[in-house]
Amino acid sequence: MRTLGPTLLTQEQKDTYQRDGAIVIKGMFKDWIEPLREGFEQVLRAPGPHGRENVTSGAGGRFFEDYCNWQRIPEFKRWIEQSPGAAIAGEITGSDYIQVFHEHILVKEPGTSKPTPWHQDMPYYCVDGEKTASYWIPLDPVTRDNTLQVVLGSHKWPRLIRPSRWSTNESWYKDDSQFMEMPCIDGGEFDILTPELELGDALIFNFKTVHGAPGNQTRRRRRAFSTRFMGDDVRFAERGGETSPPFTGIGLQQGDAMREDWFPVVWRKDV
Ligand SMILES: O=C(O)CCC(=O)C(=O)O
Repeated sequence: MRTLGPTLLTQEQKDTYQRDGAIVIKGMFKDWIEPLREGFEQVLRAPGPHGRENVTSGAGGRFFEDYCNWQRIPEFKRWIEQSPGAAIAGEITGSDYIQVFHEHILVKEPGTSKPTPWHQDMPYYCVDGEKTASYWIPLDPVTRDNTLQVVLGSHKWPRLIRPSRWSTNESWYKDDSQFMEMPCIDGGEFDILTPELELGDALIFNFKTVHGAPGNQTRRRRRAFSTRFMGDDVRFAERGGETSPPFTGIGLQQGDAMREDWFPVVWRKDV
């Protein structure tokens, strides 16, 4: 576990994250690209039980994702435990400690028309809280044509957005009454960040920040590695159905702290 040495971020970066629910960090993770690519290919060769294709047959391209493999992929485990990622998550969320929730890989092969629909991650998750940080680290350079986009300030919207299945657009849960519908994001009303990212850059966003991405009509693959970190106010949330990831058998009740044997503390603030 890493503790925080000298601060890694400026006050302005921390304030931006609190205000916008997202921030780009440039060049911090260059040395991690090759190991993460190696880990990524290991998952593609041998996906886990959650591996999922999001392009229906005949639609062209491939949009594959998988998650919760970090315990079996040494490169992912090393990134989570030894990179500055968790410390930065601690700093920008203002948390005393950080637990790892899970990691996630996503690949859009060239010629994939399927966009990633606008969504928040939180309503799919079995947690609630304000101090959250998801990394999106491209393992291929991305342009404005195939990058992840975020709606700035959407982490402060009053209710969570109704989650749905990306392949069919059906509702994720049977009972949707606690959620609100996604407003029309592309109508020009919202402030959208569309970052061009080089290798070593990361987009970090709150679990409640609305985000989405176009397909990948470039000639290059678009691989992205993500890690979801939880701060000290994050608690278990019962959503009334199987969440994503499911974490079957977690054995927690509404409001419980997240168990450290499943979600280890990977960073603590120096006292
Ligand atoms: O890479 C993508 O297209 C989507 C990523 C995403 O939704 C996420 O990391 O939460």
